[in-house]
Amino acid sequence: ISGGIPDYRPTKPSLDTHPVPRWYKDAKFGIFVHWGVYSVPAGSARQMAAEWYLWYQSFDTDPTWKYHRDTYGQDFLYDDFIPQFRAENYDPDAWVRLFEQAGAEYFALTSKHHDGFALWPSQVTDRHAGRYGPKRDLVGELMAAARRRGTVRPGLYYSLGEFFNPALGRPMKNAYTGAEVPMTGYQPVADYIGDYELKQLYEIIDRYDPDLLWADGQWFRPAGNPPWRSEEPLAHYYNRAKNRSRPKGVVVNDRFDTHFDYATYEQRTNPTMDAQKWECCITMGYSWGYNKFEIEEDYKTSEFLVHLLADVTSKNGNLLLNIGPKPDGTIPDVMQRRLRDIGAWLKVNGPAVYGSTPWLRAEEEGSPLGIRYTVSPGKFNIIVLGAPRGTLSLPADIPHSATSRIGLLGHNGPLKWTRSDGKVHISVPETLPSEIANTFTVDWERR
Ligand code: FUL
Repeated sequence: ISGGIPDYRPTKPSLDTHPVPRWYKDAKFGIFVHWGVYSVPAGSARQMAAEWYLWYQSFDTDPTWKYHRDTYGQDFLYDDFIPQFRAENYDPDAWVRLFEQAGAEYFALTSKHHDGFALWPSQVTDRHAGRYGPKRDLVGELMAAARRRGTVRPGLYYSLGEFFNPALGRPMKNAYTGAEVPMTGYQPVADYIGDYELKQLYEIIDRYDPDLLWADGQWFRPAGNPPWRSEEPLAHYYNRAKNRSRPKGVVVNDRFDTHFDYATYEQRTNPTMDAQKWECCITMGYSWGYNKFEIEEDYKTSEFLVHLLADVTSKNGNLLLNIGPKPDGTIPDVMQRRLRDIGAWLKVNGPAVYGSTPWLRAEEEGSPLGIRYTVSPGKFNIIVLGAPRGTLSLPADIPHSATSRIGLLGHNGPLKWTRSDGKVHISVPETLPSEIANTFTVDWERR
């Protein structure tokens, strides 16, 4: 018990009383990191989710099956990629600095993806990066770097289920001969959920104290479909955060198969403003894990991503934008450039994004350029998705009074404006702060 608030109990109704922390509502922008053994083969074709390599390779109906045989030979197993996952150029401080430059407020790193290879030295299995591959605590180093700098909140992704694991009832097999093959680091357990999955979750919570937990892979259930029992680690997670000497807000997504703080929109966005907090997670290219076959044209432009961030923000969402580092720990240039572009835009337009709340309407129809609205302390924000020229006309129901001062972020001094024909007409300066998106502000305090 802290501050008179009783502990959370491991039941959905009790967990459902957990409030979404303020920092998460305010953050708007986070970085997703998919990194693991799958970063070594790095895909089999352009339009392919590289982190699913092991799965695709297992079915002779999938092109990856043939690709793997032709490229590596039929006796080369997925786990034979592990020694090439070395993280030799991994610089966690540089990662965090890059996230800062992007203007991100949090990140989520894949502590373990569906291939079951943990990036921290787990006690419950030897299948981890402390023992094999990099022989380092990749998770711990990034969490420590984030805490040292204190600028970006650290979060962890964790896949509840796995593609293959004898304890799940799906042993690893050679995709071409069908022979059962050893799973690197596997130590037999009786109960996948109780003896392995839950224990790993407790480990990452207690060892790394993440500010965010992003569950996934809940559909890879053990035989017999037992419940995941996520209520137990979630109550523990919430109580731990609440009962610290300095309590902090933590947050979880909706793939624990029980209570959640926010809804996940994967590779799509929520078209409507929603009172329920939500998060759009999206790849820059097609793949989450590094895919070496992707070319620049496969990547969303910085302009698209800035517009998406404005759109998501106007509708009460957050954007979790993915990067896929290479096996040596370097972050491909094509991704770094986009992150820095977004950061440059946020440096000027951040006041309309961070800490903002939606207005009554998220967007304006019928304007030549897209328009998104947000509200921040003392300001009504009009984010124009592009570079308007001449006069910007908006419906006169937008918040303003006859004496309102209207400005433009990144531009000095007030703008001229008039009201006529049921519209507010704003004179747009000749030189605009951005070609991508511009934020006009009306001095206004929400009552
Ligand atoms: C999905 C996973 O299967 C993908 O590999 C990726 O991790 C994405 C964020 O969630 O459901």
